[in-house]
Amino acid sequence: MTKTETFRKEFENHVTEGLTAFPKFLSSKYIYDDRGDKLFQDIMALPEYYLTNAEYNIIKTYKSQLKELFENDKGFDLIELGAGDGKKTKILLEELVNSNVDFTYIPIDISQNAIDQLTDSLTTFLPNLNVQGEQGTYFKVLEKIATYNQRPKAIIVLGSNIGNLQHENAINFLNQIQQSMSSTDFLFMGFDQKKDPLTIQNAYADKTGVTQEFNRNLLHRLNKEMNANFNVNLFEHWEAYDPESGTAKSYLFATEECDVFIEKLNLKVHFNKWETIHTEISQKYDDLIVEWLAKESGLEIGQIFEDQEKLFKNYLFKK
Ligand code: AVJ
Repeated sequence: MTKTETFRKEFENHVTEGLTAFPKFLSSKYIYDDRGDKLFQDIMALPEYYLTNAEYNIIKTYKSQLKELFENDKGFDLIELGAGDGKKTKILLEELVNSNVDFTYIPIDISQNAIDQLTDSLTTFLPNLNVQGEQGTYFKVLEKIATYNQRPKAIIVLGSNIGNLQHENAINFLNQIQQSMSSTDFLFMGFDQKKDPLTIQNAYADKTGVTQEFNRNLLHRLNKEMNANFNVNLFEHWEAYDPESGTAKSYLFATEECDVFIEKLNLKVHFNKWETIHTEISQKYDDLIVEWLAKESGLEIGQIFEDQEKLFKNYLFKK
């Protein structure tokens, strides 16, 4: 089976499982086709979505300290998991290139399109940068990283992407990264922090409805790719942040009773009025939780970086 066929099969099995379950669910990882990528770019530009600016602020403030940490006589590989558009990474890359640090930037993303666009824009922005993009899923990519043993590496994961994983899966993910690291390697990762619950609630329920469109993109994809007949407008976005667990949960709920047929899966799905599909979690953290995640996955926290408004933190881990 080709990569695309494997992905397709997984996606189809997931939809069958999620829409026949009670309560219904679909995974946020399937939001990201080209349209989903664009909608996420729009989210990052929302005034309510403080995460991007906060992490940008951290990288800007600490770029020269990070350069000194990562710089190495043998040179190093800067490996970014889930690179996206690289807006924040560019600040660090610029600092490294301008200081003539010997390194290769290896952005990794599931979307080949994202890799190509990022590589193009970097070639213009920093002609002296060594870029070697790789397309792939986290799992495959981590296997591959384990074979990059020639040079020390700094692995970076920005945007609090880990927040889409429940703790058990986050530990699994961190543990896989840990296993691909040697004792001189670094992991630099963003974790959105617990804060005023209303700030978090608003970040995931913007007034202009961009997040609603982003969430609904799951249904658009089922219509487009599996010949489903969702009336997408009957489904509205709901966000619930629980300040006790630190989990923000996204849902779509049906505003009318309706039946949907997904031709590709030969599957009929019934929705009662107000019935939900749980689509995403965005976990929020504090130092205690991150210390626990680190310990469970064989990592140690070396340093903690925080933005001026105290909204977000990046942790530097060592093995
Ligand atoms: C890309 C997973 C970091 O959870 O904050 C933004 C995705 N979902 N608004 C997040 C998202 C709704 C985002 N991450």
